[in-house]
Amino acid sequence: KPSPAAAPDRLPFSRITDEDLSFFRKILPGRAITDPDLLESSNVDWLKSVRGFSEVLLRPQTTEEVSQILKYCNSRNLAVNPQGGNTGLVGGSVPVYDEIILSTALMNNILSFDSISGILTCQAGCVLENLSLYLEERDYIMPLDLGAKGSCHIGGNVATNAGGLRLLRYGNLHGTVLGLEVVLADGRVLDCLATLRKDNTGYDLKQLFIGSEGTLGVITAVSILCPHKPKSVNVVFLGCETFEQLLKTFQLCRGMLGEILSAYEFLDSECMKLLNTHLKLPNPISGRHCPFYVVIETSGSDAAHDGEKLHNFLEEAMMSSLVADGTVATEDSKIKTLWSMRERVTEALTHDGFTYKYDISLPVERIYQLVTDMREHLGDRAKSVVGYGHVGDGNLHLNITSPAKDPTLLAAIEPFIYEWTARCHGSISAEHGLGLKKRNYIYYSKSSQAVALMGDIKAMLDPKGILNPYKTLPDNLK
Ligand code: FAD
Ligand code: S2G
Ligand code: ZN
Repeated sequence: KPSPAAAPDRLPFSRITDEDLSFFRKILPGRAITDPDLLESSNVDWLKSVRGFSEVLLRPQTTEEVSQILKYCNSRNLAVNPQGGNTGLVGGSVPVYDEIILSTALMNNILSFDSISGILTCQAGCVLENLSLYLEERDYIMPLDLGAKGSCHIGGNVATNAGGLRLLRYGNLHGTVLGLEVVLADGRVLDCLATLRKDNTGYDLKQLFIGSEGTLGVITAVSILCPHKPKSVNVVFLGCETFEQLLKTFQLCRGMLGEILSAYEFLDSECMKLLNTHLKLPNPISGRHCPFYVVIETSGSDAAHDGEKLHNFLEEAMMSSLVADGTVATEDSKIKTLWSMRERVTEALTHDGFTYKYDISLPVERIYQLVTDMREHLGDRAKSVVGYGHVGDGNLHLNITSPAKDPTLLAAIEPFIYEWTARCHGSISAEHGLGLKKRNYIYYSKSSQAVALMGDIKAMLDPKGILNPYKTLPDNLK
């Protein structure tokens, strides 16, 4: 099995020269940043767990500028780290050494929106929350939503094939993204920016770039199919005594709420403790301590119809004692409060110490077994072991905290967690990607034949390997 994700040796890329800097300053006047203070935040990831040493941050505004940058870097054998909102969690968004950071922050224009089809076309640097606000004014919503919406870019979402809180209802980006414009390593612009729902003319090339984490090309524009804004939204926060009851409640949900079910998320009591302690967020089910909590959202077009279905579901769930207690929200501010109990677990974890993060796909009935096995396996070596995530997607977020970075704890966690996942034929990275941290564990979820073919595709599209080196693919491929 592969070696741990240690920092690999620097590959023989060129180093930046003054000549390079004057080229960048010529094509990007005032937008080729070399001030170390300004570079700092772009060199460190959101978790403050990995740090690069880039000496230049480039902020193009157009596809043409991105093309000129890559053409030049490819000819000079200069490595490039594409960066969106820098909210990635696997060390993919910041350099390992002195790679040039190519930021999409200034590529934030909406190019078109068709209010009949709901198809939005925009530049890659649009912040997800800004797109949501733009669409909601026009009676539409984005098909994805995640806790990082205030900072992440749609280009980064596509590059990581981000899942999030709405995947259960609207599917993933491989289905909702209709077209991409991508600049390849040699500066060629691949225009696959279609706005058709159906187009079966040859290979669907855009799919290659969805989830490619900046290693195959720089996404410069996205066209995406957006759903109508639901007229009626309800959020329910329920407490369950056992995970079996939580799963049975999920089944009951699917049966009784059917097409209006838009999210089914969970967090365990350990998460609730972190929210109470670190963020002072009270348990919405006042005075009720439960081993598990569930956030259920319905999104429909008729409040009376939805309210009746929800009432019948809740009655059945309580009657069959699947659910210990709960609370319902129909108006915006309370809906936001209930959602923040799920969305802010990540933030609460950052206050609990050093966090080892695992984002695992498993058969849905197994997802909490991994948490209880891990707790037993670690004993008192860890400070907290928490489980939360997207039940409907079979996606567990298992996070382990300790007062400080602890190599013996890490050695107890890995490869235990990866072997456990592989035995269930799960994925060692459900939605966050592999980046730097997880790339050497790819073989726990992909055959060596598949990984070899990924290497061939990478070699074809980026022969010099300048795009996000040290990321996604394992180092023994190099
Ligand atoms: P960055 O972090 O800047 O980059 C991520 C990767 O994409 C890097 O490899 C980078 O090189 C590449 N990249 C960025 N932009 C481009 C581009 N234009 N072209 C090519 N490559 C590019 N993720 C989920 O899937 N689901 C969640 O529910 C979720 N919740 C989160 C909650 C919080 C609080 C935080 C901090 C993160 C969460 N994430 C989640 C992880 C992260 O937000 C996503 O991976 C997000 O899609 C990253 O977008 P970004 O713009 O920040 O990309
Ligand atoms: C979520 C966020 C990142 C993490 O909250 O759904 O994807 O693992 C996660 O805390
Ligand atoms: Zn998630």
